[in-house]
Amino acid sequence: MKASQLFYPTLREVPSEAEIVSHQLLLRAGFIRKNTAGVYTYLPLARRVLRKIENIVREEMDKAGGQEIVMPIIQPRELWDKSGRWSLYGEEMFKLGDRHKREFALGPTHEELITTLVNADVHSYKGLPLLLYQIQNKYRDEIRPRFGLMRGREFIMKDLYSFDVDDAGLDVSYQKMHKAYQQIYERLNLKYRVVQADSGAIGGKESHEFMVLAASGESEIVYCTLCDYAANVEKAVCSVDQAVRTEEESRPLTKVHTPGQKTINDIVEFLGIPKTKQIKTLMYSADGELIAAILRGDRELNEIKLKNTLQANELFMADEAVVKEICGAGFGSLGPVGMPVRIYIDLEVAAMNNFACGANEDDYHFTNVNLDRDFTAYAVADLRNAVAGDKCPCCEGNLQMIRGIEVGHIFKLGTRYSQAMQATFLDDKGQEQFFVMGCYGIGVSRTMAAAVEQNYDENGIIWPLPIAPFQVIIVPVNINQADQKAMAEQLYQQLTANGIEVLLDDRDERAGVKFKDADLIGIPLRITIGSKTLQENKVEMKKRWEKESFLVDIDAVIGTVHDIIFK
Ligand code: 9G3
Repeated sequence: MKASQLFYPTLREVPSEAEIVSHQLLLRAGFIRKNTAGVYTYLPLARRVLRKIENIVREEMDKAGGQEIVMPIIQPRELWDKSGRWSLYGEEMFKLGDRHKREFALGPTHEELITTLVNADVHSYKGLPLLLYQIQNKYRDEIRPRFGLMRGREFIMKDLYSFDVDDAGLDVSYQKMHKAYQQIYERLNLKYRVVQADSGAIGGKESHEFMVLAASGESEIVYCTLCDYAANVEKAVCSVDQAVRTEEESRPLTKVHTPGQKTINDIVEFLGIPKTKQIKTLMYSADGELIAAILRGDRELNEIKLKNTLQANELFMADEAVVKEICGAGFGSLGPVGMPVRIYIDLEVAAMNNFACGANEDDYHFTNVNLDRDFTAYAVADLRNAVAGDKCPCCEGNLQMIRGIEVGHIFKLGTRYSQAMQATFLDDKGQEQFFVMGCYGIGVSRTMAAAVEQNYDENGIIWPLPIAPFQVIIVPVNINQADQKAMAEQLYQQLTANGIEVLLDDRDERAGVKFKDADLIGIPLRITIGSKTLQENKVEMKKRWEKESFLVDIDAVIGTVHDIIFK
């Protein structure tokens, strides 16, 4: 491709609406343009990257036994009523109607549609296992579309669904996908980590996320430095460090006047009690019932763990006025002693004694509070977020934290959808059984953005070779010099003939402008042709991820490029 012919409108300025690096660079380098909030056009350079990602995904899905199909984007409401998800997802679905006033949604995912499809055409265990996938645009009306391609309202997803006769079959399909996903991220040349994930929301059992590691990542990952335990912080199991268990004698419960002191920090200052000897009381409404969740003073509540513990469908922070009415005090003065609602305490709190908390009376706290003597817990559970330094739940190691971008997610669904959609087959004994399902997603457009988040410098993108829009860029310093132009053309032809994807910057621009653009769009290998080196039969080569360039004999160019690209 000649740069003079390529549509890649680069921008000098950093677009003001772009909050993260991948969004800024993909806009600036002429890969994407916004059409409306969370909806983007992919320009030629982006299309090339996406196609490469898709092809790697496609090859690995096929290798694992997947068969590609294309399902409609338009889905009728009735299917979603059957699964109960039309009302569950509500506003997050893009809805539309036809001339007969029938209702539809633009597909946010395809469990309902594919379950219906397979149920209609697979009647016997002989047709199983079946793994079907597609690569297609998905639509979700996010409240706050943000971060460019990271959280778009229209995005490209690969979604595969597995249908098996039983749980053992599902285990096999799940393992195949797990392995295929690892191969995909290896081949994409991205640093990634597989982590245990929460699957509660879609009613599954086991679930793993594939995280591309990047400092800007939205997801927090904990991992063990000794064993291979890794989990999304939402899911990470917290054990109680036995070292914190207090051996003190119980002291008498004491009520203290604490005028105006509301926060944990206020009490650290006012009473000199460290956060680790205080507890915090958080009030939630769980399916309409007011409950209290209690954590050590320095800990963060994990709402997903609380929701799972309560087995609640709807969980939100309680209204302060309601709390005041029922408990007798506002948020800053609550505590479990005399609390008239169910109390759920974190595991760690169960190991503490003589701690301080609010007295359910504004401007008063209790000190030397003890579980069982002073209050009763309805349940003890793991409710807090893991933090760096926690003990690993699997071994003697300690947990560390890193950030990542969720680019893949695999779930064991079981019969959640086949039961709802009444999707069955006849087993080898002629018995009717529900399909046992799994679903497996890859955010293709998000993977492109994640690749940028992980691979850039102050000058622009640094594409990993397997997904670069072009592998090589040839930059003649001055296209008006006949010898440079001829050599550029010659190398362009030779490299192209060798199956290498080359962009020739044949524009009549200053060398500085061309170097800047080459860096910005992130082509992995640059070949510069200048008159001085040309007299010695050499060109200059530079790897985008290294500082220094090096000279290569004209005759050795093909071989050198080959070695770098196909090493
Ligand atoms: C919806 C809307 C948003 C959604 C969903 C449904 C997330 C929904 C979870 C999944 C699970 C898997 C297939 C590929 C792998 C992931 N957001 N999820 O189901 F209606 Cl509006 O999509 N789907």
